[in-house]
Amino acid sequence: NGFTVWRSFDEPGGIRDQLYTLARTNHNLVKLSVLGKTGQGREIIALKVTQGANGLRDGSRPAVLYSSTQHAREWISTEVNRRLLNHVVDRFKAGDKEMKDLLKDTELWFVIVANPDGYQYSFDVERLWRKNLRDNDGNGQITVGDGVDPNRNFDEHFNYDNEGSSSAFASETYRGPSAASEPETKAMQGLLDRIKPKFQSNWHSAGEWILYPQGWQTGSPEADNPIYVALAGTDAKPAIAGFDPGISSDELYVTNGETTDYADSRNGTVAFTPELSEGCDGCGFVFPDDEALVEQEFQRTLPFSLSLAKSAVDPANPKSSVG
Ligand code: 0X9
Ligand code: ZN
Repeated sequence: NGFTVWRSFDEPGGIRDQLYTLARTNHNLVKLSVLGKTGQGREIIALKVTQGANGLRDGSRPAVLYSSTQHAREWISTEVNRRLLNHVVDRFKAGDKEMKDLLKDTELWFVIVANPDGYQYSFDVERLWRKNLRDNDGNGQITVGDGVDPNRNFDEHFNYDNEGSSSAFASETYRGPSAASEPETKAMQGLLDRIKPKFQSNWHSAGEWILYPQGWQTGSPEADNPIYVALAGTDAKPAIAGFDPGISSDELYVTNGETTDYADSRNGTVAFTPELSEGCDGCGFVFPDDEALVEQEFQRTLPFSLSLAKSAVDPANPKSSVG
């Protein structure tokens, strides 16, 4: 496809193929489920990684969900999460003791491309596409005014106070006609409700934050939840080097209908939105196609990612990666 690092969803050897191959070649460690289909018929795929994956009921062990690519153009989120998945599987297969113990007691879930239509469109048509591909005006083609923001469509304070999302089709934060109207939202909500993860990391970009609920309300009660602070760290000692941890509505801006608000409020999931780096000054959503930079971004998130996995069996006593 002309890129060193980036792979689309549909292309041969692309993300969809990779997920199927990983599940097929790691039977009973990696189980693939199709959570739903998008407007254009693409599969929304989740992988469960745990010892004996195929024989066990989903959610029978404490679960952690790593999700990415709700926003089509945030390719670094896809890649960091994909590398985390491969890291976990490779270390297990290499006989790493810590990983074997972890995957005996814990289920690690991965939704690498939460918005596959939008992601594919960002390769094929418009690099800076953000939303899904709902045909808002129903004219049979995708144009600039189409798409719903998947991170404004969740059934939690949906459209609250008309602040933090938009009713306008063309807005980048168009919330959709109703809560969970979108197949991408139904898929993610369904998974969250089914496995009730102890933790979620919903990777986005770009801006070097570790955000947490509530997004709809500034100064929200979660400020005092010591588990969030223990795992995200503080400005002086963040869990991801160079990132600012904090409540999403204070740190960045107010949203409603957001994924992590849903996860936290519905199921008590301790749910983070890490906003990954731009990769260079002014790169914005276009992280450089540079293997070394991408690997560096992955490596610096790894201790935080693993701290969530290690904390799942006893969330009240989080195994922080921060000293
Ligand atoms: O707006 C979003 O959905 C996220 N930022 S992005 O640039 N990746 O689109 C941030 C959501 C975090 N929540 C709040 N800021 N309330
Ligand atoms: Zn985003």
